[in-house]
Amino acid sequence: MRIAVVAAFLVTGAILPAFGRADPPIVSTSTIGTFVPLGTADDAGAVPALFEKVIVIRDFGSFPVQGALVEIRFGDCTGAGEFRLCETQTFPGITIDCTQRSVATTTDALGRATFRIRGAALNPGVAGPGAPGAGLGDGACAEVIADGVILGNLRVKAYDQDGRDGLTPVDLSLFLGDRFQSSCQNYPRAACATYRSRSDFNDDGTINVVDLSLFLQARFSPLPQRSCAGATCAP
Ligand SMILES: [Ca+2]
Ligand SMILES: [Ca+2]
Repeated sequence: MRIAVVAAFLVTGAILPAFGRADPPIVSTSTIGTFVPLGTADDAGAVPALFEKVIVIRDFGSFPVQGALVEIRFGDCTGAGEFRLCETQTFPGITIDCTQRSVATTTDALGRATFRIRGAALNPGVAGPGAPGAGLGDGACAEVIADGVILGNLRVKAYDQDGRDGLTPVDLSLFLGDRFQSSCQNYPRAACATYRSRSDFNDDGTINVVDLSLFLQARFSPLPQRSCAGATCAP
């Protein structure tokens, strides 16, 4: 009888909380950063480390939360904005829900959720003198949620600027449009109405040679770098 009770106790998980995480994610102790890049992959589906985004989830006591489900929701980025997610994500451990336009993974023992997300911008190109092609500007459109707790928002970057043919001189040309047609080449984002966050790859508020260097690193990551292997999620 005693054995049966103990077995039932174990099966129902009644004593499991003693061994698992107990506290929910906390905004003030977790680290989400300010931006998330969308990247490309090689023919084998490997997504370069340059496109990695790590979010660290901690509890009230600043202890890492293991096994938390961390989602990045791109709803406004794709609905009202210029970004697109690939329907097929190839980085290990991440899942995609095109209905929610969200990508998710679970945290490791150190509370880290590691993403390398495949996607693109649809940069329409230079619309006219002095203004880069339309886009979200400075909007932090992506929302980070861990175990149902909203942790904050991120700006989105995209190296594949036209969503096709991988990374090519066309993408470089579109990036340069954002770089040189913007009126804030050397000023922080707040001073510039034509700032396009998609091309500010290090999110320092200025689109300059540092971002160009990052683009070239991506461009010449193990070749060739491909766009989505299949369709994109509907905006
Ligand atoms: Ca492209
Ligand atoms: Ca920058």
